[in-house]
Amino acid sequence: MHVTDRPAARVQPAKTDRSRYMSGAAGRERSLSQFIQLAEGNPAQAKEELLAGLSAEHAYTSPKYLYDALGSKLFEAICELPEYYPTRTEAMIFDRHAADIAATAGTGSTLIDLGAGNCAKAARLFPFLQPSQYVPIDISVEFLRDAVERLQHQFPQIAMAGIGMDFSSGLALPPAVHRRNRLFFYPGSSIGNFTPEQSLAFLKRVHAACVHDGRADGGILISVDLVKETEILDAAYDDALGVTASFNLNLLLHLNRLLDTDFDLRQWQHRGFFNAEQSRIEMHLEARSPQTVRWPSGVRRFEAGERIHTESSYKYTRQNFTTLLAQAGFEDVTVWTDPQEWFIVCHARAG
Ligand code: AVJ
Repeated sequence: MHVTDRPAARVQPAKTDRSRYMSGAAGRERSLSQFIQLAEGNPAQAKEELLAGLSAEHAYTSPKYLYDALGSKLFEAICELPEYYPTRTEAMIFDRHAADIAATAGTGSTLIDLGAGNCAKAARLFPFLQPSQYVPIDISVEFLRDAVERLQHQFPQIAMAGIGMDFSSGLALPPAVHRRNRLFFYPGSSIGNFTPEQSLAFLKRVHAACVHDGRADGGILISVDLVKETEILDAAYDDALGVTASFNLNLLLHLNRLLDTDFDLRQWQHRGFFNAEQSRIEMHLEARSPQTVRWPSGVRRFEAGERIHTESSYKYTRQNFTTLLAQAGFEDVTVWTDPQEWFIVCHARAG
């Protein structure tokens, strides 16, 4: 890649917290964390892409639009639901096997947290993984700031660099990220939002980002949700309380704000189900009645029962996911799972 292709980086010093200066330990406790925001995408272009998806014969939107401020809170609520097993199953695997995971992945790595958010999952592993540098990445550096500053004070021995970037399109990391012994952390079965083809391409980019001075070191620590009985999968994405339905419908509130569309939420209903042929959960919004949706530059007619595809969440078998890691160039795959084998956490070496 040409250096000039890289988005411009803006390096900012950590925000200072006045309360720390009043604690009597001024200076000594100054945060060492760095924050870097890489160029954000072009909002006009993003709107055009969204409108093109809404206007397509089979209307669709990217799942990233589910996560406005309210959507992010609704997702947190989903994680508390009895039907939504992935979050608590993964937490149980990390809890039970943290020492073994660290023995396999090694300590002292450059821990790169993809989609870090509140950094909580990685932070629970710090005492085991003991990274030399922690690099949380999220779409906006503002999502990271508070969590990173808190963590920096709890773990002053770990260098921290929060990065705002959209890593789904590329992994050109700024020079502040150490090259040695990178451990990419991609929990939550977030990779499920990519198609298997996109996942392979993404994992290849992660592998390439582990190469320096002509050789690969480090690896990846990644979780993925497994194929299981359809009833369990269906319930996890169409819960009795209707939180997932609200999460999905909230997309229309977000679109109304973003695009100035006039979606009437009462005319739409949530659909969430497992598509076994494609091995994926599909979420759709389905029109309850024939209707026209308008925005400043266009309209879209929806017949009753017509759908907008809002998310796919691919489910793997243990075998086909470890094969995918191998196809991407990773070696020595180690797998940890729960007693029911509903979910796996994998470590694989880059070289
Ligand atoms: C954040 C993509 C892992 O697919 O399980 C949860 C999102 N959507 N319920 C998932 C989600 C509906 C979640 N991921």
